Amino acid sequence: MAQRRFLVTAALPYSNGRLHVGHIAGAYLPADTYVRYLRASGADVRFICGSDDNGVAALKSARDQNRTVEQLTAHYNQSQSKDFAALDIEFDIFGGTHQPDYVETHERFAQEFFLRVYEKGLFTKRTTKQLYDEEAKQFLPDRFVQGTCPHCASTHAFGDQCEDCGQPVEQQSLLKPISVMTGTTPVLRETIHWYLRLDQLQGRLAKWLEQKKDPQRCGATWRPIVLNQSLGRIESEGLPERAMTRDLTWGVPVPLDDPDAKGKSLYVWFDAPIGYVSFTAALCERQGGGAADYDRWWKHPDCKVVHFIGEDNIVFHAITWPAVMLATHDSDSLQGEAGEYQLPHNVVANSFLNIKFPGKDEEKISKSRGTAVWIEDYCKTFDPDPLRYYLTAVAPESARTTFDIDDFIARNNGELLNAFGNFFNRTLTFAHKYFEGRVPTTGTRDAVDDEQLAACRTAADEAAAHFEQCHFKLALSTVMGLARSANAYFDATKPFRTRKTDMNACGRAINVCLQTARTLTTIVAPVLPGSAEKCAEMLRLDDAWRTWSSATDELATGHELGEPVILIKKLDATELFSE
Ligand code: B3M
Ligand code: ZN
Repeated sequence: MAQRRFLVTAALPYSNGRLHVGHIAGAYLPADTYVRYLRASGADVRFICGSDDNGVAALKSARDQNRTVEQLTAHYNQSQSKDFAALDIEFDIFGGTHQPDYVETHERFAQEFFLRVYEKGLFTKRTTKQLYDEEAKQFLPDRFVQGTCPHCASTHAFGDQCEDCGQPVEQQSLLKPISVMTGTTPVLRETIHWYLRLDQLQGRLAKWLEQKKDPQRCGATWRPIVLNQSLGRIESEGLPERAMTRDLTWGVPVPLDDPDAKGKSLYVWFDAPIGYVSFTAALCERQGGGAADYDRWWKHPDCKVVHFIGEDNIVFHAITWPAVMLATHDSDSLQGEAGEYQLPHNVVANSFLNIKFPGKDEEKISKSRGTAVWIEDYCKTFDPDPLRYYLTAVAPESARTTFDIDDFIARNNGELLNAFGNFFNRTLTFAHKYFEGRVPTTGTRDAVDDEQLAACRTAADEAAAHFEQCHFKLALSTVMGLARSANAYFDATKPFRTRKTDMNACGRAINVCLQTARTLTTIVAPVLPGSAEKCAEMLRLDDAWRTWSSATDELATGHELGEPVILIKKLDATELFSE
């Protein structure tokens, strides 16, 4: 069978701030877990990310912090890249849409996309009215204007979206608009922009999304929230044209030979997803394939593109971005013919994470209110795996969930340490103490032994099926189920007793425990890669343990084991989260 190929992306974080646990739970950890699983299953994968440097978000923060936007985005690009590495989130490339090493390639791709859509006649040039700050002498795109939400009356609404209800907002509909630049009330002025004809594309988009309702037909399990916010929206409201240019000089210049395009940039949500493509090209170049090799990943129907994102990015990944790709096609194939950009195989979105500090009420994560756990702070004290474990166990896969500090500590010390860490520890310690650090002989296995080994095979198969469908919570609970059954087996076969009465029975039990530990090592690795490495060392496995198909290979009798080490440490909340 031909090797499966996947291009996996994680949302490009805005390079205007640090990362917190909500970001990690939303897109990056599930994407990394998926990539690790896919690689173990034998697939050829490229994992792409980088910072989203353009647009108003970075400009606004740079202004607030008295830095140039170049300094600001370079700073956060690096700090985010460090945070990811500290959590064992390993991209093949972490670019940046305006970072010196990437900006040239990125602009070229973004401009090519724009021109292609332009030539296809899918932009309308329009004169509109936009809010203008007379004091700052500039238009106020997107987040440069704040006001009261026309949907929910919150005062945390901006010219693109409301922070509280999450609904998109047209800036003219904001109540009591205020310029973020000067605090003055803006006025309406005429300007010219290029609008993407989503109305022309919505028929094909709807047909494409319709297929995604049926996993049999499209080969992927799309989450209901993604379909609701994309197909549901097209069906209920239809798609209005959307401006893809802005009155800004920070960003990708509009590549038109038209005096009206002067001083304008592409809308950040037009160029950001193209970052996935331009970083892939940069990676191909780095790996010696040449930039043109990127079409092997983007324009071949046998490569599956999977986007991991947070809930607030759904519209842009399941409507706008596919629409832009469709707009570049010559064929009317829904997915794209060979040689055309392939629409995503899946768009995997998570909801948000709330936070609960000890003794306080659950609340939303907020940078301004300081209610967040920053990755930088977490990593100063703790290993990545306890966080990876917890964020997978409580992943907001279908609804908002909570990072509860007490629960985090309790689950680490209870579930992870008790079920998983202790099982390895007691098994390895026993083998060293009574079997000279080697795998004991099995003799003839009993029904309980066979059952335990069957449980290993079932767990490996079930976890694989869950990972395939991006059901990470279920995958982890399958793995933990095997760890718990292993402890139950240890308790039931009582090797600590049989070692005095029946050394054969004792060896048989420890053998089966070691085989179970062998399976656990492989199947826990996508979620807990650091711990899996330690397990592999303790069991002295050769590199084959990294492949999923090896998960139930048996360790030979007499195989020499490594020394037991502490897998999971007991944690204390006061080390980090006391205020
Ligand atoms: N930077 C939004 C965000 O971080 C945006 C994602 C871009 S993905 C192409 O939520
Ligand atoms: Zn609102």
